[in-house]
Amino acid sequence: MILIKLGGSVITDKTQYRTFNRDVVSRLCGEIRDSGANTIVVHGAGSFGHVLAKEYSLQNGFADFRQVPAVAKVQHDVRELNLMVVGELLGAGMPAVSVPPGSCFMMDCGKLIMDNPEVLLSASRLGIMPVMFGDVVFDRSKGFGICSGDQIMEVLCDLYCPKKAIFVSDVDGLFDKDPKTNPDAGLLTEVTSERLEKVSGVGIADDVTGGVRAKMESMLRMTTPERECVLVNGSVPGRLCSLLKGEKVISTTAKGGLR
Ligand code: IP8
Repeated sequence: MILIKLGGSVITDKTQYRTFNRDVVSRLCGEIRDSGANTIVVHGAGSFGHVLAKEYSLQNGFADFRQVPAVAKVQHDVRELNLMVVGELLGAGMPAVSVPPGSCFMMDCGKLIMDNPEVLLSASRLGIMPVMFGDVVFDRSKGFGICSGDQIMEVLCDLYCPKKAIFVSDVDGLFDKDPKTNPDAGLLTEVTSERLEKVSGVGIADDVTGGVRAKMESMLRMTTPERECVLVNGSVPGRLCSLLKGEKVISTTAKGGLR
């Protein structure tokens, strides 16, 4: 089985509140189907989650009651996004169901805790794809917290032991410098903990869940001697499909665990 996270940067326009990239998602769902791979899809929140979460500092947990309507609104918005993603998977012929993270998880001090794996396992045993997403989840110590799609990927790696985990983004992979400001930046085809330490320009957090460095660290944590984690550009047609078929594509592969 292969675990795929469709990042918020590909499935939404992150600069425009609540803007769904339907054409891209529809194409990516077609690529997943055409690859013939056994997959489970998780997705990020993009502009359906990060805009309000940032405005109301939801990532730090409960601070005052002015945040409460924003908690409810973000939960509402990311569910709408999730139903659109599930709709595209169904349209591509894959039986997919929406599973809000709060139905299986709690948080404690920002750490995701698997409360009830039965929902997920019951769906996947029947060949139904449970589709989870970045969301606001209740936290035992902080009231609530942001549960990112990357955290969900880590928990699902423990539950399903996939042979590969793929992160679909809108960039070709990790660069040795920030490619937006350095035209000579080079793509790293492989990343280890040691290599990540030396990379500059990846510490910029453009959203409430930490940006590229947090993503790479999360990817490294998911690797095992048997499992690679790959960051691939989903904006380029065909790349995800080729990767799922085991072909070599432009991407960054995380290896060797996080030290
Ligand atoms: O887009 C964040 O999930 P991500 C979830 O996977 C919210 O980082 C609600 C901002």
